[in-house]
Amino acid sequence: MNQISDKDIDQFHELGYFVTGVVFTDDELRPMREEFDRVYAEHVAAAEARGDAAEADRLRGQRAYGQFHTHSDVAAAFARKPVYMEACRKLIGGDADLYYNQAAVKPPAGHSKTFAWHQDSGYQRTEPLTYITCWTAIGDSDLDNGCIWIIPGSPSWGLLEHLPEEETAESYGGLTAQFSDDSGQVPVEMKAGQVAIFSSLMLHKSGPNLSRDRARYGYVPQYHVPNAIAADSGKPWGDLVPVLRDGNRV
Ligand SMILES: O=C(O)CCC(=O)C(=O)O
Repeated sequence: MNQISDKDIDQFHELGYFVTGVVFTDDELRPMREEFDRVYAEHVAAAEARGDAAEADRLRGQRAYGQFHTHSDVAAAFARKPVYMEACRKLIGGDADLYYNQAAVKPPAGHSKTFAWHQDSGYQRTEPLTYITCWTAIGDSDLDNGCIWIIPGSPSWGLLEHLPEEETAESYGGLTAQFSDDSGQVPVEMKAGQVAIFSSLMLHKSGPNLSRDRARYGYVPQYHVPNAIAADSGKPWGDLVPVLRDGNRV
């Protein structure tokens, strides 16, 4: 059953993104939330067991766990869900690899920060350049708990310069895209089970989690052509996990 329409694909080519309807049931989402909680709790507990209270506190507000398929078999299976495979077939082709995947949680209660404007391609230039990001709301994601924001159409601006910024009390450190006009920005509020699918050239950021007790759970798998390489080193780059060959899930 198709979960992505021709209209969605047209919008992707015009504006660089589309948002699906609710494509996951709560029975599919709950095990992912439990995995997020487990991985976060295990890392915090390990730091506490080492007597490192400062690190335990930092880990409570950890922005993300990357290569999440290596932390969780549930996530490894989730990254092959039909909506992602359909997106790969329609936007990449019959052969695709999982390029990177993260559990991106914004914990509530004082641990949350903003994440600055960037393009995913700004973190590592690859060849070929563009790939797709599937930002998935594992729970409701809204203005109150730190949803992502995008600038529709910004992929047509090409790859922008990115400069490093230090982490502060309000903002996670990282690479920040250098541009001046963010007047076209829109929040992407999603119900649990929706997916925002966008180009790796899409300018996006996320706000702070202002809620008292609602963690923001995002699962962010990205897909690329097989054997993508880092443009600077020429070496294979990313998770390099085959998920689709000849149009079939592997
Ligand atoms: O989930 C977020 O808050 C932003 C994550 C993001 O944009 C990224 O990791 O590229």
